[in-house]
Order: sequence, then C-alpha cells, then structure tokens
Amino acid sequence: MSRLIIVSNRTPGRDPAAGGLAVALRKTLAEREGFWFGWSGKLTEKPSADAVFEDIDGLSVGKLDLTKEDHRGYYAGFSNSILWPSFHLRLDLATIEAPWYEAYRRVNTQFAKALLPHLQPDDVIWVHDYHLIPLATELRHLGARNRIGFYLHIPFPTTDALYAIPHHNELMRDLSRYNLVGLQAQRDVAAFNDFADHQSPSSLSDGPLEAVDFSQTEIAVFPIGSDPDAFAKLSTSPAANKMIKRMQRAMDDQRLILGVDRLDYSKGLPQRVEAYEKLLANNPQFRRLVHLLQVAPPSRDSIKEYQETSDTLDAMCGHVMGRFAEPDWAPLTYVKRAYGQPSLAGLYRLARVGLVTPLRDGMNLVAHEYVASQNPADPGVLVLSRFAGAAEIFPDALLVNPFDTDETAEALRLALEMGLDERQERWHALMDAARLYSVDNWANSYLARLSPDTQQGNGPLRDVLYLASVG
Ligand code: ADQ
Repeated sequence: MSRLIIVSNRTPGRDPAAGGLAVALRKTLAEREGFWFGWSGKLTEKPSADAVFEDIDGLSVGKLDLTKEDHRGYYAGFSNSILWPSFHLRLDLATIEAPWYEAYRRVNTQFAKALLPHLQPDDVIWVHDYHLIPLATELRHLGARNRIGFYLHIPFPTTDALYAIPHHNELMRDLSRYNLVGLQAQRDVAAFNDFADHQSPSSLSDGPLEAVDFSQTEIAVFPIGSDPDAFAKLSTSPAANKMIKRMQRAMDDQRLILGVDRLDYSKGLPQRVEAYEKLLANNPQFRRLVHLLQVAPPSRDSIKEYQETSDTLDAMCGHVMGRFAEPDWAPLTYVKRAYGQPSLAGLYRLARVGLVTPLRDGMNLVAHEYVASQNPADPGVLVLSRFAGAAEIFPDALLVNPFDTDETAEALRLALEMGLDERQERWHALMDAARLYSVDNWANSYLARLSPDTQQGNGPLRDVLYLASVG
C-alpha cells in the first residue's frame, strides 16, 4: 500500500480533547505508513525552509514555522477574511486587501518546498481545506507527479460569491491540479458545476485567459461524519455522568435546549437566541420549564468580525435574560469556553433538544455527535438548519430556515412537545444515517478513490465526475 501524507494548516498535537477529525485521520495514518504535515503553530523571524519531524504518540508529524507577517496575510487575511466569509456567502463580512493573496501563495510555496524532499514517487497526498488550495499547483511546479487529493471542509460558494473573490480563476485552476476534489454535500458539487458552466473572464485579469481543464480531476461528494459508536459510549462514561449530574443539580426538572459551536458568525448564534426569545414570548407555558445552554468558545478573535459577533451575542443573551429572568429562574446560560468530548457527550445526552442552526455550514459535526449521544430509550430531538451539509443526510431532523426565527421557535415548540414514539422513530433514522456516514467511512471511501489502484480500475464514477473543460 502506498504511503499516505496528510497536509493541513495545523498539525495534531498531544491534546487528548482533539476533535473527531484528528482522531479519525490519526487512525487512518496508524493503519498505513506516512506522516502528517503542516504549520507548527509557531511564528518566527524567518520562515523555516525545512520541516522538523516529531513523533506524537506514534504518529510522525512534520512541522513548519511561519513568519508573523506571512501568517497574518495567509491565515487571518486571505483564508479567514476573504475565503471563509465568501464561501459561507457572507460577502458583507469579507475584507479584501491585495497583499494577503501574495502571503497566501508564499505560504503554500513554502509548504510545497519543505514537503517535496520528504516525498516518495508513489506517496498519496491528501490536502485539507481552504488554506491550502494552491498546494497541488506548487508541488506540480516542483515536479511532483503523485496522486494528490483535496478535501474542502466548508461549503463551495455560489458562482456570484466566487466571482467576488480576488484571483478566483487562479484558485479554480489550482483545484484542477488535484486528482480528486472532495466536497461535503451534493449542493456543493452543484455549485461547483454551476461555476464551471458559467465561468466568465474577469475584466481585470491581465494576459490571455487560459482554459481551466478539469478533465483530470474528479469532483465528488464525501460527507464527513463522527464516530457515532464511540460517542454513544462516551455519553455514558463517568466523565459524561459527572457533567450530567452537575447540570441536573442546577436545572431541576427543566428541559435543556443545547447549542454547541465555535463562536463564528456562520453558526447563526444571534438568530438562535432570537428564536429562543420568541419561543418564550409566544409560549408562556414553557417559562421556568426550559433552559437554553449555549456553549461557544471564541475563535479567530483577532478578526474584527468575530469580536463583533461576540459582542452581539453578549447583548442578545443579556436582553433575553433581562426580559424573562426571575430571581429563581434564568432562561439561558452562555458559556464561552470549550469542553472536552466526554463532557460534551454528557451535555448532548441530557439535552432534550439539540439546536444546530448555522446560517451555512460545510457539514456540522455537532449534529452528528448530538445524535450519537442520545439515550435510545428517551432520545432528544435534533433541530437542524437546512443550510448545514448535515441536512442532506439527516432529513429526519426538524429542519428549519435559521433566518426565519419564527420557524425555528415553532420547531423548538414541536421538539419540546414531541411524544416518545416519534422521538424514537426519528432518532433511529438519524442514528442509522450517522453510522452510514461515519468518519471512518468518510476517510476510507475518500482514500479508496484517491488511491492509484482505483485509477487503474474502471475509472472514476461518472455521476459525480465533472469532465468538461472550462474557460
Ligand atoms: P467547524 O466549523 O469547527 O468545522 P463543526 O463541524 O460544528 O464546525 O465542529 C467541529 C468539532 O468541534 C466538533 O467535533 C465539535 O465537537 C467541536 N466543537 C464545536 N464547538 C465546541 C465547543 N464549544 N466545545 C468543544 N468542542 C466543540 C469545519 C466546518 C464544518 C465541518 C467540519 C469538519 O466548518 O462544517 O463539519 O469542519 O469537516
């Protein structure tokens, strides 16, 4: 079997609370030869030309240092102030500064140069996420002929949003240098094809326009998932029980509505709190009987738009408290810190409603983890945004439009009043889907398609293959 090289912006650490993705990819790497490659997390005066390899719990990890300036332009700048908002259709929150693109390409070149000496000809390379779209181009410039795959964890943008991104034609050309581009959902493949069909030249591009040829690139859907059986086990572990007991002491018989997110504007947190406010306003019978717990640790807080989302959320939570709280009842708790997976599993299991309402999301693993943690004898209800990739595989959730807070409030009411039979019926269907789309199946099916052996077979599947040249 060929070696597997995983490349991502951040490399996994020794953190035992690492997410499901890191665990799954570690497992995949443990089953074959290879290494993980990415940024060390360190900022230095000079960029490192060579990677330093380290053994982390049996996993070989190659790490690179970046300069502060490059990192700002590449990470906070081009990746998270242009690509992230545009891919999530928040053009209003995108900031465009020309030098960021140069830093983005410089870092990708640095990655490629440092990686190349460690490659063997039949290594299979799996590149993760929007920070590293140009990596295949840079590796190919240096002569790499390996099979290289890319996986996009966030949604693929609509055509208009893509046009709003500086250098979008170059980014699309970069994608065409991969053998396989994996996307989260059917809607993303549809958006990709739509762009390819309608590609128009930018009036500002200099030089002759080259066609972008996707004839060698397979575009396919690989929905990511969690490890549902591990989460089910975790939800009855001592650490989970400790969290459950702690919450039960604080809540008496109140029903818990739970949100768990990184604090990010794509997660629809203000809209969620507004929907909860409407639930309490329209249904006085629930007051004192329900409690919303929102767990949202800050992320990317050097970026202004993230600070503003945090401020908005603070204000909205304060508003709902002021409107409904009583001396002996608080309608909500808002916790700005992360919890380890066992504590999260306990919270998921206790919650009568899992409220997962991003405005747009690649997949959303919280939805998977919530389903997996339920007690089969008394499962809770998943209220899920139509605009999460997860909606395609969880049609048995209560699907809502997160922009329509009346609809979400009504879904909350239905969830809180839903009888045991319907909850169980829906949960069984959701759990079957969570198992079918487990993270192991995701990694295995992606790598099976990327592996050179697959290529020698009957070729890629036609139903998801984009074959036309565009330009
Ligand atoms: P994220 O935007 O980070 O990921 P998500 O999939 O919801 O979103 O969460 C990833 C992981 O972070 C989950 O395992 C979850 O348990 C953990 N997490 C989230 N909030 C937490 C909290 N408050 N405390 C502790 N842990 C927390 C991106 C894309 C998603 C896509 C994933 C994986 O934006 O759409 O599902 O990658 O591809």
